[in-house]
Amino acid sequence: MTQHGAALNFRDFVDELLRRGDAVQIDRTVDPDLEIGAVTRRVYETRSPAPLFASVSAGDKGMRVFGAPAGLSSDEHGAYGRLAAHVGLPSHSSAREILEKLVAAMHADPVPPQVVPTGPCKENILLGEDVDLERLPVPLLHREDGGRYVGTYGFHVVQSPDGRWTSWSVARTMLHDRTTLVGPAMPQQHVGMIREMWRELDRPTPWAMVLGAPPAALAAAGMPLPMGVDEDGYVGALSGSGVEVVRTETNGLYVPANAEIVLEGYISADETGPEGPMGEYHGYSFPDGKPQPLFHVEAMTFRDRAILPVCVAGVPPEENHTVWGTMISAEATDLLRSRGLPVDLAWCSYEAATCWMVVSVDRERLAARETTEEELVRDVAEVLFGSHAGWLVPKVILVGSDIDVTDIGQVVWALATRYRPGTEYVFPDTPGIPMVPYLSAEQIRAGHGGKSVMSCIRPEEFSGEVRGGTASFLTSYPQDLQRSVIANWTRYGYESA
Ligand SMILES: Cc1cc2nc3c(=O)[nH]c(=O)nc-3n(C[C@H](O)[C@H](O)[C@H](O)COP(=O)(O)O)c2cc1C
Ligand SMILES: [Mn+2]
Repeated sequence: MTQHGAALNFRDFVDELLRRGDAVQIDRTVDPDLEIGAVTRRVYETRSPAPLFASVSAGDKGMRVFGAPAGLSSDEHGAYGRLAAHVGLPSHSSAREILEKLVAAMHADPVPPQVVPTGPCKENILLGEDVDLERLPVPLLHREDGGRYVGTYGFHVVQSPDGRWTSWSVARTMLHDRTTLVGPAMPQQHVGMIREMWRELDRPTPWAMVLGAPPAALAAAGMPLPMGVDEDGYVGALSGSGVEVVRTETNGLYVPANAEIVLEGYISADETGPEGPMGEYHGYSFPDGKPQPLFHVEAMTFRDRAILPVCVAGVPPEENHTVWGTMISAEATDLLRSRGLPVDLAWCSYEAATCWMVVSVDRERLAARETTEEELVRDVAEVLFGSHAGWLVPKVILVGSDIDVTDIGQVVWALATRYRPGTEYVFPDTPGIPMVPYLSAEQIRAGHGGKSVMSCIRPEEFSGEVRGGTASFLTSYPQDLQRSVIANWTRYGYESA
């Protein structure tokens, strides 16, 4: 027996999407050399159903690839349907509903994983000499890429040497050779922090990578929960039951029992190899690769007819926006609210490629606070930029809570009509993720800069006044007229309400 349901079982997730028409099985044999990448890219950009590539001309016969696991969908399927399925919500859930569920789970007691003796991920076990990563259908995703990526939608499992902190985190890994991967483990990210703890003991880091993980686990592994917090307990709180995990074959770590593919081994303390370039989340591919740590694989276990999920990073929307951006938004919303700031919602607009976050400020609570723009900006920057989540966010835009921050049209309107030239507060010394595309070489070396807070809150809003009401369907007509117009919509000759 293994646990079921789309949020806690990747195979069930794929089946559910196929059933509801938001995934399609492609039986025609595809080439992992760019073809899988090209199809998946076009799927994101046209909001088409996710492709399940059932026949791939590399890797073991029968191995499959699943693209765009959290791409946006056409409205018919609910735009956020695939993301909603990750967290156990119905397909027509709104962005706000998904965020509120993620925030609520942060306040629930963690539900630790349940150890089970075995599971589907042990259907095939390759040890030692038999390990061969070429048995997986490893794709070349963009022609600019420096190699083929195994892990674009999987997570690392590592544990602090004292065993008190287990970290699950998403980061990319590229094929180095038959038994080795190479990829970033930035010191500010938890996988890098834990690797440092092992390096201090002069030891390699015991490590596993999980591919085709329970979708709720993948989402949590892409979430900047604070240092020391176990993502596995958060997944349990989010999904209502502890994730079933099994012991690895070789290194004593625990991995989700129904995962499609598990790689086990260690992160080298000192060896590096060339990694990248790769088409990235901000939508660019910069020319140079960089040396990154090596991940040695000593065992691989996988389900029969295993499915390798892939994210083909690039211009939005892909999973760096829909998953990473949403998880950052949930963490930031909770942080800002729980520090007592008058914050309604924080949202990384997918269209902004996780390079900005829009924060709506409750107008009544703002007025009651008797604060100035400078003070509000300083408070938001202090809370956010001082946090693990805020390190990832370069720009913050503040708007009044009449703006639905999850609607990019409203955000653009607010920027155009409320941003007063000059009201951008720049934080040159604040540390931030060095991958932001507009950073100078000097800022990248220094690890700070490029961060700002833009205020689109009009001066009078600080004292509770609103000059100029909004002219729109919702604000310019009596409610009974709005209701009657909607009720009569098809009678006017329109197709559907
Ligand atoms: C599809 C996807 C790909 C990602 N790729 C990377 C990556 O290559 N490197 C990285 O540092 N973070 C990457 N992230 C973001 C991290 O997973 C995220 O910041 C998370 O909070 C890291 O875990 P940690 O907070 O436990 O360190 C990615 C996230 C997603 C959803
Ligand atoms: Mn973490």
